[in-house]
Amino acid sequence: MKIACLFLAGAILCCADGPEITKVEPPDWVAASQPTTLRMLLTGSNLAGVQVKPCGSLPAAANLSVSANSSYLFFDLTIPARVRPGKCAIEASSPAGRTSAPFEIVPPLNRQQNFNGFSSDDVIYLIMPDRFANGDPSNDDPAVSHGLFDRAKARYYHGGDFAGIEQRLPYLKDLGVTAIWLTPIYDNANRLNERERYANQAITDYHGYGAVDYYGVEEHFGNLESLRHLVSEAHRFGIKVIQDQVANHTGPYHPWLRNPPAADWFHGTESEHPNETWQTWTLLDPHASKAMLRGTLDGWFLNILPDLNQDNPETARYLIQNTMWWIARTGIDGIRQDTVPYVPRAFWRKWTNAIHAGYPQFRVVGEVFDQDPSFTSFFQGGRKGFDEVDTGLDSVFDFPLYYAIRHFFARHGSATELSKVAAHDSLYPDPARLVSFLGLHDVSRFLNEPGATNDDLARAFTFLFSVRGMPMIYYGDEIGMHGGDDPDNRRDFPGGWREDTRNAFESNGRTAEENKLFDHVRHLAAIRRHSAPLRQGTMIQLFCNDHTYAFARVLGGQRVLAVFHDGPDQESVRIPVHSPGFGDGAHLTDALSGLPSVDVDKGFVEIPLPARAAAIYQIN
Ligand SMILES: [Ca+2]
Ligand SMILES: [Ca+2]
Ligand SMILES: [Ca+2]
Repeated sequence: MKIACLFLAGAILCCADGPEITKVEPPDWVAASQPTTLRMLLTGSNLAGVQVKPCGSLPAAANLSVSANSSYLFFDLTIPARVRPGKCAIEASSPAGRTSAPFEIVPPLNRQQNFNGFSSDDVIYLIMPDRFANGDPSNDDPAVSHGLFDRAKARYYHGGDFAGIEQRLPYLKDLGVTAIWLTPIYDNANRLNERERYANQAITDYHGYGAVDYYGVEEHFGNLESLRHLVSEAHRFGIKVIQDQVANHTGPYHPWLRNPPAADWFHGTESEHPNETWQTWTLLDPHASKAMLRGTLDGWFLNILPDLNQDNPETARYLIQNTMWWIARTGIDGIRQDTVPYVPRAFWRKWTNAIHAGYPQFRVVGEVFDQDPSFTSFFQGGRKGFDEVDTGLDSVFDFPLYYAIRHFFARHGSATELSKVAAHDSLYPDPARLVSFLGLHDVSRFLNEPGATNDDLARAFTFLFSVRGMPMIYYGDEIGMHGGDDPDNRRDFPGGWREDTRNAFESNGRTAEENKLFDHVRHLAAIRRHSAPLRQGTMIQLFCNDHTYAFARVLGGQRVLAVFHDGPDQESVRIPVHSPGFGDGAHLTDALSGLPSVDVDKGFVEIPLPARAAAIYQIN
């Protein structure tokens, strides 16, 4: 409008003071059967004193609130029930001028095909979009963010994208995957990140955890339309989609850092803020003072990631509305929420209440990166904590079990660690909803544990697919990819790029060792798919010593026996199987065909376990 104003009036007075709008958040909203009141945020300049006229027939704007420097304007916009989809404009006017910005009411997505959550019936697969498959070389080095692409550099963009994931849906389906978790796809900085360094070099935000626009899609991966297309294609393959969201902090280059929508939008400013203290135990300490908690709740990660203030109602509302927008606009089925402990629990309650009210089947898993189940369990919803807050989080990742899996299967430590973790399930409102895993993008790969072999990894997978919870595979672990600490654990999947010398997405591009592991994981997924007890059954611990561990999964009249042995020698083990209901004379066969069949005799099975063995016994 500034330019038009210039032509019409030619007066500096007019143009310097007229309102400008550079951003509308949310940029659109879905039509719904219920009226919805949005809290709109306009970004621009000279917004003080403006009148806002929403689109066409929409009701008048209410509760206007402008930031001290006139560059942000909040207002309520009510979308009536069953409003007709279409484009329109939001007009802002003041005596100094007027301007407008586009807004749109869009049609809703189909409820049956979308928003379906995830459960222990699913097999989750974690993908870093930049590192999985490059389906569209035209977005490898976009003009807007030129120079961040270099496959030779571990912390630069490598070219993976939504189109690549979409092309590999048949591979995932064949493996037995039913849900994919994508690391964040928010728009990240279009420039080198000079505030973090690796090997003394500036790096990029290829990982997605540095949002600069909560309503934007990273251009290296695609755009909103290609994301929507990926979700819809995944659903066609019977694969759900879990989005990674980050409500604790923005990236170091978010424009809010230098110009926040409110003075207390963040906990402090770029030059004056608390550094993260990592004293997470204080969060479940009834004796901790508020001042002591603040270092953990308000601190800036790495001293550079701007920590959002969810106690500001405008900030909280912005974040919740943003989550609802992503769900409604893309059709995703679940959310993985980053760094859950570092945000006030009362915010999670509001956030999960909004999600579950709008989408009852939708599921959320929170990252609570801690070895102690008394800490991780504190954040799963379903009951109030000592602070009277029920977070409402459906699930948390089972980091305690991850550590025990590595301890036993990779480092050949004691099996009692596995049994102890399962024993602490009494702390969780619902242990069946834990997401279990043996690796992910923040820890070194299983095979990088000293001495760990492909056979060790195979046994760990057998455990993962038979234990309670929701199994998750980190991309590439199914073919035994190697990689040390971040970023080495995020290598490109071989064959995801046209120029790759081999294609491990196809069996003839995999080595014999890789095929053996891949076939094993695919077999496990099939066994689990056809076994209700493995997916949903009660877990009954039966036997444990340093070398050997056995448990049953029981559902209705069906039962399965899982046995793990890590001794270097053959050992015959007598396992009591009466309590899970294996009757005398029952003939048990290993679904993996590795161990001999056994019969139940006087309430026991005696299994001659070879060195380093795993079995899933079913009644035959
Ligand atoms: Ca690409
Ligand atoms: Ca970007
Ligand atoms: Ca925080």
